[in-house]
Amino acid sequence: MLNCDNICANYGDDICKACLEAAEKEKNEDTMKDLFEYKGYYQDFLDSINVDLKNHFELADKISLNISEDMLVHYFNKQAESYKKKHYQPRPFHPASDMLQAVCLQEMGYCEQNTKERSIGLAEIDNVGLKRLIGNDNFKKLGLDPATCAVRMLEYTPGTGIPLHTDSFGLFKNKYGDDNRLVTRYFIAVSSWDWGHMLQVHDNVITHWSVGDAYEIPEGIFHLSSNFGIANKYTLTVTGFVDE
Ligand SMILES: O=C(O)CCC(=O)C(=O)O
Repeated sequence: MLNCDNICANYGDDICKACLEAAEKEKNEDTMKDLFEYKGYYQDFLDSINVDLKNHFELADKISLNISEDMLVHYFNKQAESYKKKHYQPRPFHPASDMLQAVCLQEMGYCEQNTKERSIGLAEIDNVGLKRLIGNDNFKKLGLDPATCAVRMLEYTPGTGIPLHTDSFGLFKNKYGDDNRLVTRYFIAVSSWDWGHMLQVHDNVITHWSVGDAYEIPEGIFHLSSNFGIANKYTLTVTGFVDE
């Protein structure tokens, strides 16, 4: 910037104007730089929806299901009809708030390599196959009706995971109806817990699970899940209407 004290004092108003313009230009350049370097976009989003991650969220009691790791992992690897391979990214069919979360996460460095996931269950034949392997008794324990549940099985390989997010259950609601019924999701451990496997539901960090342990992730609750260990992590997610 031109130095006002030295120049304007000697040369009057014209120089002052040039000086002000130079200062304004410098400010705009700083603002542009800040926009690209600012790291608080996700926190601003949380503030805008009044979510305080420092508050305590009381997790519902764990439900223990009786499932077979071997049968489910065998089905996943050998018998599944179709896999979906995806990673965490903004998608045009997601509600605006999900898009914003995903954009903020991308900006922080989450990308295809560290969020890639392989899953089954979107194809009806695999949804039915997974429900058969889970069995009606386990659905009863969860308080969910298998006829109106969406089941997916997920594989996270070492070095991958799904960052802090909420789910809007769009695919589920498209299929089973979007009325006033409360929708919820369970995370069910399929593979035994291993180093680096972690689920966090708001401020509850969950590790050391046993096969069949089910944790509820209610709609709108922020959560994440990661595998920074050395063995694949397999889980089921079961989404359904509460009290059906
Ligand atoms: O199963 C997992 O590890 C993650 C599940 C999850 O984050 C979700 O279903 O939204």
